[in-house]
Amino acid sequence: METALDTFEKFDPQHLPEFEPLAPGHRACQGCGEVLALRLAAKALGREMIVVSATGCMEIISSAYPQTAWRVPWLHVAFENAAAVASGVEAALRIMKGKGKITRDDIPILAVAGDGGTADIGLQALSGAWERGHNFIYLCLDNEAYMNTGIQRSSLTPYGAATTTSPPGKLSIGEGHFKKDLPAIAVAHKIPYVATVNPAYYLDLMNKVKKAALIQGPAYLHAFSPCPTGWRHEGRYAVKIARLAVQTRVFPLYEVINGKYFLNRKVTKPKPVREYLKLQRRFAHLTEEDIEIIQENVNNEYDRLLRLSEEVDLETKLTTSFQQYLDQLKQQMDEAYKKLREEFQHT
Ligand SMILES: Cc1ncc(C[n+]2csc(CCOP(=O)(O)OP(=O)(O)O)c2C)c(N)n1
Ligand code: SF4
Repeated sequence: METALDTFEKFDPQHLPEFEPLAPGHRACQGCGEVLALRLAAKALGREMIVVSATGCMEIISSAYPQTAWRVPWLHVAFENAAAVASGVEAALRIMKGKGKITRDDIPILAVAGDGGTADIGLQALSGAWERGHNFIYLCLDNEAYMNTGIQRSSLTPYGAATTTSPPGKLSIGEGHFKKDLPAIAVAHKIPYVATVNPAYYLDLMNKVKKAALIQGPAYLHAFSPCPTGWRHEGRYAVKIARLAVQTRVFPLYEVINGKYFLNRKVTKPKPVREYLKLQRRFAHLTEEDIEIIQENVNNEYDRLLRLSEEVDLETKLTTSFQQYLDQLKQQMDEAYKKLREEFQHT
């Protein structure tokens, strides 16, 4: 059966949409990678959409009453319930369509929250929405801490990072846990679309948002979001750091479509993780041994992803070669039949 993804048309980089649902003039810090990811995601969806935004940096910087940077319908919701409210919006649109009050059923709903709002306090609402199968896009803007309330650690803060609640010292390396694997938690809910995105790879990001809008059912996008304020790096390095995260394999770009993993960018010659860490003062206290531990974890996680996506490659290869075999067989049979018919006509 043909799905929306079979006829998917990528954005043409020469003709990107001009409309900016998130207008310039918001109050994000200089060089904020989070607002860049959000702006690109919104641009991919266009004028006709509804945004549901949990408390967090992106709400604070875009909606200081009586002003707003949003040019589309936008709801501010509590820290914990972006997914619950987006579920309600989706159900309301469905019912209005059923009653004939609206005709369209393709209005995208974009729920947005930070890593704190997603991985910690909003996780139950999100899990419920995924279980019920609501048709909306959830975008986690992962700046790896609770930034707008003062850089407290979250369950997505990386191992070794200094935050105000994970300060390094004689007895502490800083954050002592590795990041919770939220895309894997999304995949475990068996939702149709999960992907990682990064504002340094803007076309990949916009195309994944476009795909997420086409797919019926829940879609989860996990956005790498550099934060100069919390990561203690110069604003001008946000995109460089975002790119380094992919080049060092710290943040691989992949999609999981109906449970199948596709590694979008295979990094065959990775740069050492040290290069990514050294531009950020939140990692300045780490020793060579600490960096080695992080490097080892990055290697293991990447190998795991590679294995998962290679299973898909192998399956594709097998089905492709089987298909080729069937095609050849059909061609041989057609030829034999043609020959038989010709011989029969001559007798
Ligand atoms: C139930 C509840 N607890 C705490 C807060 C205070 N609070 C508001 S935003 C926030 C942190 C948001 O962090 P995150 O979701 O990671 O977004 P960021 O600001 O980093 O983009 C906190 C703790 C709140 N609003 N509601
Ligand atoms: S604190 Fe970080 S995420 Fe928040 S607006 Fe500033 S740079 Fe962006």
